[in-house]
Amino acid sequence: MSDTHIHRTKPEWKENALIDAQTYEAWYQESVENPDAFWGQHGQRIDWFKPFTKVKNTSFDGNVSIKWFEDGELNVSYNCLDRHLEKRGDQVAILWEGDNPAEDRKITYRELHAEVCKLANVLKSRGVKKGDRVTIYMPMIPEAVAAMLACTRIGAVHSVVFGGFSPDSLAGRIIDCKSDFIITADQGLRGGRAVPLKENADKAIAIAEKAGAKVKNVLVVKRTGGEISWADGRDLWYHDEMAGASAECEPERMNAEDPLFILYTSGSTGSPKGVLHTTGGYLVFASMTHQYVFDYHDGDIYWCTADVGWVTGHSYIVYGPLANGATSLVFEGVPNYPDSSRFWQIIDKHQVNIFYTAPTAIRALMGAGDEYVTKSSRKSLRLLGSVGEPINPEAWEWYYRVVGEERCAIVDTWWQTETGGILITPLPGAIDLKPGSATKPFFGVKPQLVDGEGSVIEGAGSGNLCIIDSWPGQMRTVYGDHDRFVQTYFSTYKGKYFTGDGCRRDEDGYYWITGRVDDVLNVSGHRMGTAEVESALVSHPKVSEAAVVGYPHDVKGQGIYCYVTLMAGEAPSEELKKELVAHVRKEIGPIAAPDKIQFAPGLPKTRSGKIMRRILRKIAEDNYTALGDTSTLADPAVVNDLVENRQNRR
Ligand code: 6R9
Repeated sequence: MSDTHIHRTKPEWKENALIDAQTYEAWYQESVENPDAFWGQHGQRIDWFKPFTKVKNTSFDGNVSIKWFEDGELNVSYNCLDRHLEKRGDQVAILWEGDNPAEDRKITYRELHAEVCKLANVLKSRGVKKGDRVTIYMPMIPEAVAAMLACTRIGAVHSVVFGGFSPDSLAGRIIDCKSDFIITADQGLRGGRAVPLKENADKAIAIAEKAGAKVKNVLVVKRTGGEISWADGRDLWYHDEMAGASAECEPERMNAEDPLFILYTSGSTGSPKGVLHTTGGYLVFASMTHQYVFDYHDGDIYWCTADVGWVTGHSYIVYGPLANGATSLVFEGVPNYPDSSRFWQIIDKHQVNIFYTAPTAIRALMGAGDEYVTKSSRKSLRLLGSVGEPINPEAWEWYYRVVGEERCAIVDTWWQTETGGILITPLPGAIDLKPGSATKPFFGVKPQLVDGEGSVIEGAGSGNLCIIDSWPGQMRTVYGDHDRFVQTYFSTYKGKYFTGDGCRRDEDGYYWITGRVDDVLNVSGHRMGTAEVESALVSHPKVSEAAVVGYPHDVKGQGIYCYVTLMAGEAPSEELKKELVAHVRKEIGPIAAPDKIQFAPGLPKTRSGKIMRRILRKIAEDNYTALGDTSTLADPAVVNDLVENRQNRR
């Protein structure tokens, strides 16, 4: 990249910054050369009931074992609440903005502490114990944050399931982690429309119980007052249970390596994996990255637009900010309701200083027109962030110029559900920016690029992105399936964590993430396995076979392109396409709705029967002049048919 693409660190960004360029270099060197000393020191940023004496005990070889601060004891809710009470009990912890612009709430640290203690007592009184799994299926309301923290208070392990997932997806997650307690709401509210959460939960429980699961209780927050059905004895109203609960609850002493939460995420094969994070290392890493990446200063108003159903919501709405005593804005709604100025209106209304969102939202709002932005002030903004997928330079420049008025640095933060926190990112006072690059590794992170054969690429070049040593926020295992953990992440390149992403490193040592190199799609920043969409499609009685690939999409980043072979005797039709789209929405959820469906009498396969996705991707991308070698196909003629009937309008 030439210098013209560099945005040099502005003097204003350096002035008050927590980390300058020299500090970044010095700390980074120490963090990778002497991780025990470095993390031993930074591990002190949180409060320990029993201090750790060991820091790092990790191995990426053989059976893979990752332990940080292993003899320390702590409690996450204590760190996010109790320890702030003396100094900032009356400071707002959760600044809630409703879907309806007329609704908002301010919850102080003292109030949140009381709510969490009461809810923890409710859970205990209903038999939830340390180590039990609690499923949280909630809208973006303060009670969702309270539910997460209440679990951590008593040592229960939460599994938050995004409210946009279908009953089937929810059921799969309840079954996998054997969760018998669910916290939900009657309905959610998004863009003026009700989301039937309780109804979905009822359906999910019926599916799970057919498979042998048993759900003891469903705790229901009344959000809209909409009509719902009720199972006496099983279902409990949140407000009823809370009314009699005590606001005092001793935080459970947890070992640093006790499980904190499970979060399901898509991979290239099989059903979503339960990513397991543990207590001590995760909290150190989430809070430290939150402070330094967002250059967070006491008193800043901080807003991350993610949903708590994703890892970004866990680390950068809840745990990182609250561990740091921040004011964290929680938004119930969507960027374009009531209109496309909503984000900027909220920024002005609450005087937001730090704003963290996703490229898909930036591109959608860019498409809506500058007037929506420029009619707001945004003078409070100091820093902008991006996460979820590669940000194209055009969107980056628009975000920088129009939203931030060239006053705000942009931190393009690369990380994953598995990494627990941000791994590659600029630090705003220390690292010059290049639009489209996540720039440099965070402290303690050792990236490496390797080629298909596993040879290490030195200096400038492209390859598959691995991380060669552990950091405290790393996932510890796949819940209930450690072999799958080792297989998925440490077997492609022995002794290295393989991220699944492709990446380029330029002459300045900057990292440019190019996207997934496996069969994982990234649709509007949501991760989805092509295998999951395929299995949803083939579960339809008229479908015999399906192959799913991604293709470039202006707003979503990637769209979902499905090749579908019908059962003998079934006729292709526009009606059937609609039926299949509806079927996938029902099976997985609206985020997985196919963008394009092409009926294919045959799929390109090797003689051994393997579907050649490379060819399907090229056709979906409209790039059929570059199909490459098709001579190894069992039946090369199917390719001609696919090209002729390419589905390009819907
Ligand atoms: C935090 C989160 C992880 C995948 C990851 C990569 C993509 C995330 C990115 C990015 C380029 C960034 N990704 N941030 N790609 N630049 N700044 O999104 O977690 O849902 O697990 O997705 O998202 O492909 O592998 P998750």
